[in-house]
Amino acid sequence: MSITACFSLRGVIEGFYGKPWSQQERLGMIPFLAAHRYNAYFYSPKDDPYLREHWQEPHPPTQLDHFRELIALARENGLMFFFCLSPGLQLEYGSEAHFARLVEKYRQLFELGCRHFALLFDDIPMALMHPDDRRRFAHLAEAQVDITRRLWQVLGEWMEEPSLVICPTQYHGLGNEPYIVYLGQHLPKEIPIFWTGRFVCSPYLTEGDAQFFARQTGRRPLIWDNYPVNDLGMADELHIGPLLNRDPGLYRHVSGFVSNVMELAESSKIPLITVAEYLVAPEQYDSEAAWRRAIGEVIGEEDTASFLMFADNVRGSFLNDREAPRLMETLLQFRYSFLYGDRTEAVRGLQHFFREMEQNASRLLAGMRNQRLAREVRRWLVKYWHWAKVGLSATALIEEGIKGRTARAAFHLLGLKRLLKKTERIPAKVCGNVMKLFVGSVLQEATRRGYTARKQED
Ligand code: LOG
Repeated sequence: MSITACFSLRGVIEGFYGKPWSQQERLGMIPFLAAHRYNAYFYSPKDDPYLREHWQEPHPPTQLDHFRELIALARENGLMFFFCLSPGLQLEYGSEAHFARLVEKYRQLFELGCRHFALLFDDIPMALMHPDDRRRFAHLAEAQVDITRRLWQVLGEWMEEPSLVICPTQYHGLGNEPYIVYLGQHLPKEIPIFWTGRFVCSPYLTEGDAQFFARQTGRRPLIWDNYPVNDLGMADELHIGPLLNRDPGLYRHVSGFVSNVMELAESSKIPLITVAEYLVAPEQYDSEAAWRRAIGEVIGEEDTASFLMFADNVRGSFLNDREAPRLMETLLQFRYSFLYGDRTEAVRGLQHFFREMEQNASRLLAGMRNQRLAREVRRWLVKYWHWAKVGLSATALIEEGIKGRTARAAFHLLGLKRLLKKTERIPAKVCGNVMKLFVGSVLQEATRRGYTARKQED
């Protein structure tokens, strides 16, 4: 018998900027989510033109067929399928014609069996943009409350228990900002309000902050967690590390928890498994153990050890400022032994480490059982391989240096500089700043010793 999950609404939102998931990916994702005890999926890719940019246009027939298939599959799997519209870019809140279009869009999905809806007002101006709206409403919050209440009423005519969620325009902060307080005071209490925490990407989500938000808005927030999403400025980060820094008792003060995912569907599964463990039993959540289980499940046993070794170098994100911890520890130990112990031994140890790293990168690049994942993470693996090469080159330089072979050291110095430039041109973020700092100090020392000036001798 399975325990009751602590968070009552446990969801995933396809809410990123970038290429939306394919139908195939969604069909695979729904049973995966159900197997991990999620109970909600929010359809909201920012770049589906029919949701946002051209929200007034009806969905094409093939897309409707896809929705029908997804809604049915979600139902079979015990998942609520939320259809989310983002009309805020051109919406005239007071226009009857716009309201009619909005209702029509939701009705299309209702006809296909959808029973859960969301109205998203994120990433639009805080000001009313249409002159008519400015005449009619005092501010944006009033206009949004008005249209949401009207939509709520329509949904109430279609369903006994309508289900509607709102994403406010100011969706992060403390909850005491005048805009959100107004929304909280004037929206029906049954309508949950999305909140991403203090920030768009919140390093922490605490019980205290959620309680404060609830007091200010008159309802418990519905968490929209911007992890593992890696869109826009985060696109070069691979967010496959475990969920961190969400209070174990958060579930007592929120109405649910929804994770925004990466465009990389297969890779998203790794952090999503850790999120699921947190949502079901947050007080027992062990991020490291959950992460290992997640990697084991998504990668397959034969590649797990290799992949873990690589994945340790892509842990850096707004959740985690401990980048590449194993590499960092190795370099700290190397420095210590080099300065206070046996230099030759120290260099040999480092060489061994980078050789292993290079072999590991080559092995993973040559093929993994999970081919979809291999394709998604390839550019990070390539960068990882390059950093291994840089590490080997820097080690060779140090070795020649301590042997006093300055011409050879100079040769390696040139090679290292070339390799470093090439590596840094690859935008994928791997090893955080750890390798860069290490190589920086090696280069500084080599320059100080004047290796560049004497490259012809030996
Ligand atoms: C968007 C979201 C995007 C995320 C991360 C919300 C409520 N909206 O700043 O679609 O994926 O940030 O870039 C957002 O978070 N706006």
